[in-house]
Amino acid sequence: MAKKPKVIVTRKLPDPVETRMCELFDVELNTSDTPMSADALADALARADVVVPTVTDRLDSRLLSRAGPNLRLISNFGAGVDNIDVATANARGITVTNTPGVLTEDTADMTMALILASARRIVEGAQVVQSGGFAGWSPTWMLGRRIAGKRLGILGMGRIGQAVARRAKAFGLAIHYHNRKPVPPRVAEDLEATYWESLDQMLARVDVISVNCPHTPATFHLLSARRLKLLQPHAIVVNTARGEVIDEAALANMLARGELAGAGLDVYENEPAINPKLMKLPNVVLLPHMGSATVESRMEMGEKVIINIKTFMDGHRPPDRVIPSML
Ligand code: 8YV
Repeated sequence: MAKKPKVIVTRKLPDPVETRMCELFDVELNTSDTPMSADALADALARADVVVPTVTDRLDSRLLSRAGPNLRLISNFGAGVDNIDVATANARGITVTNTPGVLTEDTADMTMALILASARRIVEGAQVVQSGGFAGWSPTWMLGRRIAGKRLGILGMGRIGQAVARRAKAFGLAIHYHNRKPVPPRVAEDLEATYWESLDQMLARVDVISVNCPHTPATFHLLSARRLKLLQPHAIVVNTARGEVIDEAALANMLARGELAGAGLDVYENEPAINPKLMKLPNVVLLPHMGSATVESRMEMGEKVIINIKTFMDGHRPPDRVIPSML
């Protein structure tokens, strides 16, 4: 029997995923789930045939320069690959794969949850009740804003953006989107979606903006201080993609000054750090990067990681190879 490939997994994965990996590969697990230091990561890159990182591991060009001769595959547990310098990896002959598709619906659900939570003050209301402050109903208390009939702007109309659009349409929101290119006519028709080539023009017209694009050099601070100012003061900003797409400090300042109505954020520019200004505001809902945090998503992400490793090691093209030109 051929020697099993050495696979180093950087974080604790669901038990069935780890068990199957142990059956197939020569695996080093991280049972304590402590995030690896840069040195520990470099050591993993130096010793492994395959490394399985997550969003919390930064594999930049400096770290990749310490990769050993055996490292041939980085099989990311996650769809976003902004934690990995894919071009440098490829230049060193290392293939990179990710786990797209299996977390689409759960992330879209979380986006809708944040839209509703922000517009309808759900977290604020729950906190009042849980702190014993509910003194009875009042006609003018805890008023939020209706979402039906409003305009939703989706920034990034890939799998997740379209899944958000399907949900939002059912809630009565009109779908507007900005993307590098328009979606196919059939998709646009089904969603009754309006394409804006100009992000600036779209921002000025929407009531809710949802970030659903990946973080790449081209999308870093796409919602810059200048662009955030184009939003109407009653607008809500929702982000379940990557914090780096929004200038977080500018967003926090505008929310604090009442220049925007609210925000629902699942991701942050310098995770796990969060701009302290944001944490003090009543008009924001802050979640700890849990868009894909369902048992089902995490199991299917693990299954994809295994299939990518197995296919690659069997000499075939892995199904989820990341090509830098796709980013
Ligand atoms: C994952 C995510 O939990 O897949 C992604 O891109 O942002 C998250 O849903 C995380 O990346 C796991 O590495």
